[in-house]
Amino acid sequence: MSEAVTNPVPAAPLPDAAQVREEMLKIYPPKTRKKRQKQLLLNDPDTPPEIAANTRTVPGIITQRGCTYAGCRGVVMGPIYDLLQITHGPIGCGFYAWLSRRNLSRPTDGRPNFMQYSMSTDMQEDQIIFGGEKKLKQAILEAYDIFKPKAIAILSTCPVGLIGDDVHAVAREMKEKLGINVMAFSCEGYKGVSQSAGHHIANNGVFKNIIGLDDTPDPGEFTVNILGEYNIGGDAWAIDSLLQKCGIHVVATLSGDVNYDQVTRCHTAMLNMVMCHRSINYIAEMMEVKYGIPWIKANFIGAAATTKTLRKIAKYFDSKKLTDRIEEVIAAEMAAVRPVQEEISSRTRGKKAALFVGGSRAHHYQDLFRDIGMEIVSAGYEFAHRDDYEGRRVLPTIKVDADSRNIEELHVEADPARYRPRKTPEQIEALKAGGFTFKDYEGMMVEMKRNTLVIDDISHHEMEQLIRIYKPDIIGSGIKDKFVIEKMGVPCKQLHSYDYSGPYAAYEGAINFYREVDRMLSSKVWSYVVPPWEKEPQLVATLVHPGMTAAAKKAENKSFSRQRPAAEEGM
Ligand code: CFM
Repeated sequence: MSEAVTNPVPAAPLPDAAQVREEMLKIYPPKTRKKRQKQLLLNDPDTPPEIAANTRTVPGIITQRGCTYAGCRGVVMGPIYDLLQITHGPIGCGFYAWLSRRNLSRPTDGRPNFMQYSMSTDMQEDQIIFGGEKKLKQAILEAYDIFKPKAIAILSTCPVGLIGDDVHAVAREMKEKLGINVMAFSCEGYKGVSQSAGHHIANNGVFKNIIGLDDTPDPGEFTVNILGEYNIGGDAWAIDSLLQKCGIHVVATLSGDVNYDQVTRCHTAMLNMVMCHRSINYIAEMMEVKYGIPWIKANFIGAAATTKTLRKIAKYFDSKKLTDRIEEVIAAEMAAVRPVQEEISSRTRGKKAALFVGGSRAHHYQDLFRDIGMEIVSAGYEFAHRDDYEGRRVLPTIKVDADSRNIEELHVEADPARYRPRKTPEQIEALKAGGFTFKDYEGMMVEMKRNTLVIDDISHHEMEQLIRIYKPDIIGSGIKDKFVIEKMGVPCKQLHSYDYSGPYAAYEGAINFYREVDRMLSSKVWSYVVPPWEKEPQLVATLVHPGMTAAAKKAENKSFSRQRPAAEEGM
């Protein structure tokens, strides 16, 4: 760790964001430019400009996005650890669902942990040509014989939809035959423009097939579900233990270290708290309509954000006992957090961060950087929708395009027997009159500075320009660009798996994060990095057609030269 710098040199003014934007866009051919310029905006926190989000990535652009199957199988379904999940498709997709992330689980009461397995039907040419339903049934029977699970989920990959296997019919047949819950998800990778479509498909499936199967009430006095929390690096555990200290009981965390039974009875909770709005707002909405559980936006990433969220819970339950307890917990936790913040801010204040992550973290992690005085020079999501940028107020104005129409919208009604409003209309009015807001996600842009560059689905080219011009001190991003960023001499904090660190949620996690950022910013190693392209010869491709004239060859070779700087050549 470096020596403390008590008076850091005042930061130089940031380059003009409009020029940076132009620099990023100028390389693109007109059609691509026209599309990308709607996804690269200068922020206005008062009236966030309309961003073109949740649209197809231009082919050829190197995106950080994943596929629909990844969003369904890997993100939302994967962490339900004792739900046996079979990937129906070629083995590659199944392999990537095998413990490839850090959402941790600690099974209780002797339950099995299927997250340590990768189950797949391993489709071969035969099944692609003659159909894969038979092999899928065999796989389900085999898995049942070995593991005797409570429930089985079938997750479809691209070829399944292309050849037309009816996975839902197979699920119905197997459900009847085995007498357990068997459900299927048509989450083929191509179903949407990103993993976001997979979240929606998973939400629909969990809502239709699991939530509400067991009405046993939870014994807790103040009960909540945490929705959109995936226990990466133990975040859900940090949140759970904080809430326990306050006397709040989590019925289920969807989906982080959660078992099937917890999901079956999560409709008994008093409140739904939404962490990642992008991936799970559908379930929150549907549970409100069907069971009468209100939802609020929560954020346990960052100490200030955690305090705000805890106070919001206190307001909701409106119990003196709970409020006093929450205030005691906040005071005790902040007594540990403050000295670390102060010590670390002396080195990090004014340093610059940029964040390009998923559909919620690029927003939430801004709070953690701000806690230690850092500035966000640019941020964007990979696959979020307009409401995650501009706030839910724009929902009625979002155009539903053909890609979104692909995903089923469930028609939900109040359950005649189990709809139970958690608050009376008078209580709701009183809360609202006191400034309390339900379903209140305001999005990322209102919290970012004016004229900060907001970039949706950032490309590698734009990332390179961003680093070259802004010279951020750290970038929070993902594995697809991590090593490019580091080769350019900038530390990159991987915010999908945390690079096997964490937890970063709640107060305990905030301290971990401050220390990690401090360590990364203080390390000298980045200044020693010489990227390979600066010391090794460049690859030069030569394209030759038979019968080409010498002049044509020369012209062709020139246009295919990979010599840098390509951008300046107007490629
Ligand atoms: Fe929600 Fe996520 Fe995220 Fe996400 Fe993801 Fe993830 Fe993410 Mo990686 S559900 S949107 S699809 S918080 S896997 S646990 S880290 S991109 S910001």
